[in-house]
Amino acid sequence: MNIKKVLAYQVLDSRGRPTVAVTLTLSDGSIHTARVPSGASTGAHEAHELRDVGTGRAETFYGGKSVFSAVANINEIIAPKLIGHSLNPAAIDGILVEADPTPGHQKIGANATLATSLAVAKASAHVSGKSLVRFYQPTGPLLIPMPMINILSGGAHANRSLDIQDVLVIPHAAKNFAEALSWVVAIRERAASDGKSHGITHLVADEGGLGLSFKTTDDACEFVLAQIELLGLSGKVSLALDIASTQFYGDGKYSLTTSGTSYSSDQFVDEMLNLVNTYPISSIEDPFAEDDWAAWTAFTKQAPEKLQILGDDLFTTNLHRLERGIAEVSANAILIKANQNGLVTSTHRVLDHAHANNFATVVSARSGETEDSWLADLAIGWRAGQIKVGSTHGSERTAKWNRLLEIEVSEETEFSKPF
Ligand code: 2PG
Ligand code: MG
Repeated sequence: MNIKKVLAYQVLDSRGRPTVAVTLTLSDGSIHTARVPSGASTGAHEAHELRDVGTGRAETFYGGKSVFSAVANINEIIAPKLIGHSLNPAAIDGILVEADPTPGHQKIGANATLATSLAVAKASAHVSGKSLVRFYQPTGPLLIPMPMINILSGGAHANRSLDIQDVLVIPHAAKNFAEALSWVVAIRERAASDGKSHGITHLVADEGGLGLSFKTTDDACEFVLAQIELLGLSGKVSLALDIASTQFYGDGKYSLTTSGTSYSSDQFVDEMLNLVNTYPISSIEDPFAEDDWAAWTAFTKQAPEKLQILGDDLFTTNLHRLERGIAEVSANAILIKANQNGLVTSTHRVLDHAHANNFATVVSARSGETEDSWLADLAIGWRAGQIKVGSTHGSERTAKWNRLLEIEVSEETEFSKPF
């Protein structure tokens, strides 16, 4: 089976911003579409997301955020190389690298390469007569990932109503994914109404989380823990934090605006240790800035053994940065985001390398998402063990949760228990 047609075009993501879609038509007439997500708290070392600002192609009403250059790169540069080619994801990702060998796909754009790469993965699953999840794991029980789900949002996702980006929950004692999700929906509902009765006005943030204002991270943790306790779920649901600290790091200082405090790197290591030793926190993401490697190592040495120390902006789904993190014992887990990397096969390679070195993996959505649900198939098919999609609100989020629910009832599965 060959590729007959490659068509790229601009669509919208969940923030109403343009993103890239690709539709492949195969020689059997079947059609396969993929759309790429986009981040807000992006790491400096992520693959390059090509937007039109400064390219002469910018669409006025999208304020430079249009992606016509990335779309044109697919239709004019990539498509002619793929038409007539057989479906082989590794070979086609190789063609994409040849077309733009710059690190991070600077020329063509990682949004262009990823959209194409994902459409090829979906089409390849079709050619092999399988779902995307079974394309990656053809036989045996599937591993449904443990979710970490956003309750409170701050940082770049919620107008900085809280300095840190997310307070999430991990329903670690749930018997299956369906039960896990029901617990989190209840926590979120309680948090929304409790916030109201305390006169705290909230906005719904980019990932559907509650943008409640709290002066300190401690206050935010205590608020969510109170909801967990009132539902009788203490000890069954733990916290996860995405500190996203690169966002408030500068000139060697971590500066928190809501409490008006500023910390040196060493002081912030102590501050983060204090936090994880005070509350039932199972996972902490980006406690330190993306290039503050020494702080990461110092923290990992002193942190509780069971704590998951998760690198997002630190690793940016990049093999070389992961290798450095393994060598320097900077963390013990990596967030996996396909659009930080730019290709499906090399994203998969980063995940496998993490597993081979006893790092946990959390496959993650972005704050700007689409209705596509491929993320759920990749998380299960690659046996990631954990997934992060944002909150339980918004169809771009529920598309992934609902796909996990579908797979849980229709396949032989086991529920991952990383905590
Ligand atoms: C993160 C993600 C998702 P963004 O920081 O982990 O929550 O945010 O997509 O904005 O980088
Ligand atoms: Mg993050």
